[in-house]
Amino acid sequence: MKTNAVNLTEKEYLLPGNRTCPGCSLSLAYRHILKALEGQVIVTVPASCLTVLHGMYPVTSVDVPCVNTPFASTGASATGLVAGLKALGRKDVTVLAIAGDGGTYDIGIQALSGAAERQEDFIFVCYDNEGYMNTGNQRSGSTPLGAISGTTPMLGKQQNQKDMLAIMEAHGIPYVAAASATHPLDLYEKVRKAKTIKGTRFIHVFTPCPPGWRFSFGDTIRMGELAVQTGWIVLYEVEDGAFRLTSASESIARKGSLRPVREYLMEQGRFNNITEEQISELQERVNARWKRCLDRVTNL
Ligand SMILES: Cc1ncc(C[n+]2csc(CCOP(=O)(O)OP(=O)(O)O)c2C)c(N)n1
Ligand code: SF4
Repeated sequence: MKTNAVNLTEKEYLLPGNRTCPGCSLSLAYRHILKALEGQVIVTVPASCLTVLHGMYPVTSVDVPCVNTPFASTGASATGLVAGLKALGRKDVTVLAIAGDGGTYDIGIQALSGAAERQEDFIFVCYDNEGYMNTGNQRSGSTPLGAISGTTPMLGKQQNQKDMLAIMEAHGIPYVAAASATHPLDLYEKVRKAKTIKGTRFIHVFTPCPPGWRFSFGDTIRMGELAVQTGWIVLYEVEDGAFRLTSASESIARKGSLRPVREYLMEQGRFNNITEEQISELQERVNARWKRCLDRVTNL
């Protein structure tokens, strides 16, 4: 049965009131991820906006157990939790490792890659706000070409994003998915599916960030929708090698076409200094990825 607002898990595990910025899509994503796991979860999280969301002892905004792990160690920490649960004979609890793009693409990549290569049995979610946002928006391996950040303040970043989804798929893990906080039912379904699969499962969640990307707090959902409509991100899943487009990306492939990526870029102050050449380069990258997706899709 397709998930809709009525058949979502009712119980909330992200409690009202947390310390994220107004309009933060991470809250929205995390709310649906925890609902999908129905509380049967141990979370491990490195320093990030998510630790800010969790709160500082003795208060917290979440109703699930959580380990705060050193920045580089999320994959190793999850490995240890899985081993501990196995020793206790607990098959009912999912280990969820969840880190920002800095904690995944850059500093956390070796522990994650090692765990994936060993086929450790956990879900790793990378929520991607395309920068080290908690410490003031330094550029990461996921910050796009042309984007102004704390460490690329004038010209914007001069390199393209690392393709973390392709890197994780190359590990031969059983489930890789691309989701967006702004498409929560699609995200929810992907986490529900990941929960039923054994081995390392990787879910990338696009999380628009109003202060870091410089758009107004009320435009978060619109920014995620534009990202999908322009092909800046593609919603898909790869299960045992079979590639499926999902949600709005599937609809565009069936009966539509992508909008120009310029429409997405021009909505965000971080791209104020982007050049025409960079816009063309980004458009070409988007076109090439969309073609690769259409070439391998199995559900159209
Ligand atoms: C080893 C180490 N280096 C640096 C820091 C400082 N630090 C804390 S959070 C953070 C940014 C995390 O960025 P990301 O993983 O992208 O998550 P986000 O803040 O964007 O949610 C940094 C650099 C740290 N806690 N530990
Ligand atoms: S900086 Fe961005 S990701 Fe972090 S809490 Fe604020 S809106 Fe959310």
